[in-house]
Amino acid sequence: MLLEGKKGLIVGVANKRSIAWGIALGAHREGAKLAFTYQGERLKEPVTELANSLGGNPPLFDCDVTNDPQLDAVFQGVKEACGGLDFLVHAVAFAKREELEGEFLPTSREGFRLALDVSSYSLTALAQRAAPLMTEGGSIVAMTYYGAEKVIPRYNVMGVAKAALEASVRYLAYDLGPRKIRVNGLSSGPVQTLAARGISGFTDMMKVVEQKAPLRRNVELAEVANAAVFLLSPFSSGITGEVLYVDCGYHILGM
Ligand code: 0WE
Repeated sequence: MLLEGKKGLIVGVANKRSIAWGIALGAHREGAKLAFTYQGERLKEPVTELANSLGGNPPLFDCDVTNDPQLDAVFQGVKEACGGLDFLVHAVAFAKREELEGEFLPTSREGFRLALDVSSYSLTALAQRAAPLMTEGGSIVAMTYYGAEKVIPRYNVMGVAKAALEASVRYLAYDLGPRKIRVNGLSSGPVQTLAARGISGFTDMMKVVEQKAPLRRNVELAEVANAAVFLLSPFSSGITGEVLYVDCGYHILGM
């Protein structure tokens, strides 16, 4: 029971395949009490159903991460429902589909702005509001990807957004360290999620990982979840500002 008595907010559940949902299951198994956000009315019912399957009717909040007044309401709600907060999981990203096809060069100003607002700035917006609730210290984990660091064809503006996210992890870790709040990135190998479904060539990418990664396979959602639980738990008490790779070793390769 790595997270016994801990309270956490999970941002980014869309369905049962979501990385956020995998992490929620891991955290629940380890004894955490969870609250969830969902993005808009369309996702209210599916996320409510998943959350309720954990028992104890977890608190749920409508949350578009680009909407500051709504973010204020989410954390007001978390404060009222849970008292404080021990951890936060950020598993949110969006770029326009056309920006994830072809080249990076034609990226539009609006596409760039949108991708970085939803996928990068949102971590800071959430951390600003979560930190005052983390009175006993805390742990923040943000999902990231290797395309932040090296060119992955077609990841394009999302790579730039994840680079900004990873830098944000370091600056937030520096600012929040004195309050005993840790901030880390978790860089997962490709996982078949709803987000991944919409990406052309995704299945071929998974085949490449299978052939080349040291472990000769793709990562499983449960493995990502277990690493997230570690980063959320006191077992990682000396780790902050770090990006932990859970990618079957793929990122160590030069060729
Ligand atoms: O971060 C991601 C993908 C996030 C994502 C997915 C979509 C699909 C549907 C962001 N925005 C959208 N917008 C949509 O309209 N990953 C790490 C998965 C991913 O996406 C890729 C990848 C990998 C890996 C896109 C191109 C190349 C590789």
